[in-house]
Amino acid sequence: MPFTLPELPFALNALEPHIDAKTMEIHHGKHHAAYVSKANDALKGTKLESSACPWEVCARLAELPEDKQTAVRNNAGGHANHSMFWQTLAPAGKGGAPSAGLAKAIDEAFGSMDGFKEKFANAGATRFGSGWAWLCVNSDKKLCVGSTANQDNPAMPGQCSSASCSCKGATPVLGLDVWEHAYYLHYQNRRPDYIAAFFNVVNWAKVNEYYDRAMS
Ligand code: MN3
Repeated sequence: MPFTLPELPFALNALEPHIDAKTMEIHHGKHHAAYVSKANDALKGTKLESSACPWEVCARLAELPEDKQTAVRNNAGGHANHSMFWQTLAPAGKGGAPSAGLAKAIDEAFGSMDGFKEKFANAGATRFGSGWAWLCVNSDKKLCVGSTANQDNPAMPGQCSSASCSCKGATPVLGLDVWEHAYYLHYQNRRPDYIAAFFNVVNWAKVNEYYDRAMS
């Protein structure tokens, strides 16, 4: 079995009051765990069954038998996205700040940090149904914001739906889960409030790492 459920890098209640412990318990222990086991089931017997990297599996979906592709896309996608998501969260006040390089790139792409937050929040709020909002480094090594449906991610070629630039082949450096399972217990229908609260628990130290890797 290629994939295992990673441990959370913080306690279940560490993100309160912005993300509550019960949501974290179910989100990680039930939803993410289900993506892992279903991805393992779907990959069984395929050429990618020994790949330990869900991002690689997502990028190579087309190499799988057609009848496996949807299940792998949804579940390896879910595993990739959630594994990254947990890493980019930290208790309020503990996540540091964007590096000088990332801060400069944010200013260049969005005018300011507030401009970035507004665009990212809008991408998450306007994603109809379930999906993710993303901050990515595109193929021109510029930052872009977009969103994807379901458990798709920008590493699946052409899946980032940024209106203002092409995120095709983009590398995500920050993602936000806007599925109802990510917020409904605490925020009910108030997705924009959840998105606003998310900015309090971003682990910028980790986003800086992802940004540096994407730029290198
Ligand atoms: Mn989720």
